[in-house]
Amino acid sequence: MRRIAVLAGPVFAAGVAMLAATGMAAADKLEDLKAQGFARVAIANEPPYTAVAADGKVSGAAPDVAREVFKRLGVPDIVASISEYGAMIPGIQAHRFDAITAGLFMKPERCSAVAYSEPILCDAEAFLVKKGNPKGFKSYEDIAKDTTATVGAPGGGTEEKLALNAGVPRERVIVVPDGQSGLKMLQDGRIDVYSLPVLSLNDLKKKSGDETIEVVAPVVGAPVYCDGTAFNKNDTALRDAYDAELAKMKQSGEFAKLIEPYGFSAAAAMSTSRDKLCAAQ
Ligand code: 6CS
Repeated sequence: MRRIAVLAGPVFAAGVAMLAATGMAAADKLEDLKAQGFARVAIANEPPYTAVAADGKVSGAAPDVAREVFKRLGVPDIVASISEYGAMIPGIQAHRFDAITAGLFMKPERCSAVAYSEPILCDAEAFLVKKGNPKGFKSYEDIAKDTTATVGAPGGGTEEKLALNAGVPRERVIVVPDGQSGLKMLQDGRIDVYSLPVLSLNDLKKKSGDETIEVVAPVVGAPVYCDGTAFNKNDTALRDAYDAELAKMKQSGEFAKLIEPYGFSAAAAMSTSRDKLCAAQ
């Protein structure tokens, strides 16, 4: 009986009020965004996932999908901020963004930190190396075994984690802020490999026009990942509304029309699910 008395006391009432407030705030998040007139999204500027043109125009498969879904939800536009991958989740948790639309791959540790939509962009991992792949790198383990080899990867990104987990010592995993920096570091011989998803490196190599480098893909032993749009953990009502519109676009073929010109496969995203991708391996 005593336990019930404690539960019914002022502490319990405050807890209920807080939960209600959180719940109500989350449910009103979509209304807030409609009133705001835009959703603040985090991107990385890594084509074809995300791109910012010289005039500031934001494109890329992830923002294009988000812009269309938000429009259908009554939020007219998106406003993007460029962020390092490793800063995106802390940013959404601190409410600096309303959504992450950057190709942030779903992995169990991320799934516990944010509320992901259903899958959107899927891709394998790749290496950018000197022409002929002189050190014969096919996996992150190969890089680990070569005691002088260095690999560049985004800070807080999947490729950094894969290299470290494969046994590449911290001092040989070089944090690279963006694609152009990674390309230059490889060309100058400051890193032996630059690792990003396949479509990102194909885009970078093609635009570089440099025939002294090549893409090795897929990285042996690395999974195919898929991203989703990521929301604050408390914004599940917004995430669910987003998923409902995304599902309609997948069914109508509009989803494929948006992402396939960028090289992504709609079938790949539709063949899996958030539950599968977030399940601990
Ligand atoms: O989700 C990630 O961590 C990775 N996603 C992309 C699209 N590029 C690199 C990054 O490490």
